Amino acid sequence: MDYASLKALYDYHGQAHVFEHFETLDPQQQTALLRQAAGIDLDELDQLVEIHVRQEAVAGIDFEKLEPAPYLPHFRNGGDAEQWQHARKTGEQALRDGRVGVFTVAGGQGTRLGYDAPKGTFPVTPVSHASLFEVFAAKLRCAARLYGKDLHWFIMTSEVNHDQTVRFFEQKNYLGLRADKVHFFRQGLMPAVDFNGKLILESPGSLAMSPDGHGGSLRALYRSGSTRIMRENGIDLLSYFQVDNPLVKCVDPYFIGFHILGNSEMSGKALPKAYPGEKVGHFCTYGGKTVVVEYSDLPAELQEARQPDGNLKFSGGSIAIHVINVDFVERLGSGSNPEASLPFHKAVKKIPYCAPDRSIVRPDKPNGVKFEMFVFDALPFARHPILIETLRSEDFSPVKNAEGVDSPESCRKDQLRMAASWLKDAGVNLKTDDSGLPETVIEIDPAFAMDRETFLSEWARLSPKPAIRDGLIISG
Ligand code: UD2
Repeated sequence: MDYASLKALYDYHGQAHVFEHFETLDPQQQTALLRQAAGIDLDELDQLVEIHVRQEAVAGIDFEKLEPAPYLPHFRNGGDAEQWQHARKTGEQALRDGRVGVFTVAGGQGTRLGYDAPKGTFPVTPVSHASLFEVFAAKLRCAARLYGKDLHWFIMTSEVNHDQTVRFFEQKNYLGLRADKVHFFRQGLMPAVDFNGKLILESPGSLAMSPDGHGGSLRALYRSGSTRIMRENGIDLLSYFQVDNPLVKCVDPYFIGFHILGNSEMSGKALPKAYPGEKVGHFCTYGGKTVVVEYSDLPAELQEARQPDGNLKFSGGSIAIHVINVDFVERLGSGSNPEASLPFHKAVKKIPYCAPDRSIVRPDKPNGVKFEMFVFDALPFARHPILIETLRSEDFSPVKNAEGVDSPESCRKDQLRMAASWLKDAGVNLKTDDSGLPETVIEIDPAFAMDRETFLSEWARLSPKPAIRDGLIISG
C-alpha cells in the first residue's frame, strides 16, 4: 500500500498521528514505517481497543458457574499403575514411530530475572552450569537414543531475541543435535496503545510493538511453515513446554500415551498448587468446556476456597506443559474457523514513547496496554482435552525471579533433590535433609537419563559405578 492510501486508512481509524513525523524521516525510515503500518490489522485493533481499553473488559466469567476440572491422578499418588504403564507403552511407540515433535516457546524476555539475553541461554544446572537450552537438547539426545529417532525441535523466538538465540545454537554446534532438526521461527507482534486507544510511536519513525504472547505460537507455527515441515516428516503430535523450566520432561511417554489413548487434540499437565496464591493457571470446567483461568483472573476467595476435606477447591495448577495435535494447530493457527480463535488479554505496561518534540520519554508509571494471547485458551476448542497429574519434583521448577520462589537458587535445589531421589531409588546411600536436599552437589546429565525410569535402567547397567562426591556429573 502506498503512503496516501495508508494515511487515509489510518485517518479513518483515528490513528493519523502515526504519520505526524513522516515528512521529516529519511526515505529508508519512511519505507520502514510504511511497512510496519501496513502490517497492522486496524479492524482487529479497533475491536481490541473497544473491549479492553474503552469498556475495561474483565475476564467475563460467571464465577458461580466455574468448577475445578478433574484430572487423572499420578500412579504415585493413587492413580491406576496399570493404566499408566499402558499409556507409557503407547507413548513410547509414538516416539519410536517418529510421530512426536518438540516445541518450546522462548519468545519472552527474562525481565523479572534481570537477565539480558535469551532466557534459554541462562545457566541453571548445579555442577556444569549448563543453560536451559543445553538441558533440553540433552534430554532430546537421550530420547533419540532410547527410541531410535532424532526428534525435530521447534523453537519460537521473538524479534528481540531471535538472532541471539540462533547465534547461541550455531556457536555451540547445535548442542549436539543435528542442525537440520532444529527449527527457529519468530512469533508475531502486536501494537501497543495508550489509554485512549491510540497507537504509540516509540520513535518518530516506528511504532511500539510487542510479542503477541505464547498463544501467538499457533499462528506463528502455521505462518512460518513449521506445520508443513511437521507433516513432511510424519509428525502429528507436539510436545509443548516453556523455556524457563529445566525439570520439564521434554517428551513424556506417559503423557503422550494418555493423549493418544484419549483421542485428544490438546492435553494438559496438572499439579496440585503448592499454596493458594501460587502463580499458575487453574484448570477449570466452564459451560461444559475445559478452560484455564490464570491466577491473576481468579478472585482471591476462589484461589483460597477449600473443600470439606481441607484441600484447595481449585487445586489443579496449569504449568504450561501440553501435547497438541498438529492438525489442531493448523485449524486454529490458519484462522480457517473464525469461531475458534484465541482471545487477546491485555497487560497494562510502561511503554516508552516519542513526545511531540521528538524526545523519547520513559514513563515511570503505566501509560498503555499491550495485547497477548495465551496458548491455554485453545483448550476449550479441543476435542477431548485430557488432564493428567504430574509430580512437581520431576517436572516443574521454573526460573522466573532473580531471588526467592522460582529463582535460580530454588531451581538448583530442586535439581539436586531430584538427582538425590533418583539415586536413592537406585539404592545409593545418600545423605539428605528433611526436604530431600543432598549434602553433596551432584548432577545427572540429562543426556544420560531424561527421567527417573531411564535413570534406574541406565544406572543398573553402569559399571563401575562412580563414587558419589561433590562435583560429580553422572553421565555414563
Ligand atoms: C505462565 C502461565 C501460568 C503458569 C506458569 C508456569 C501464562 C499467562 N501463564 O506464567 O499459568 O503455567 O507459566 O510457569 O502463560 N512467551 C513467549 N512469547 C510471549 C510471551 C511468553 O514465547 O509473547 C514464553 C516465555 O518465553 C516463557 C513462557 O512463554 O517460556 C511463559 O511466559 P511468562 O513467563 O510470561 O508466563 P508466567 O510465568 O507469567
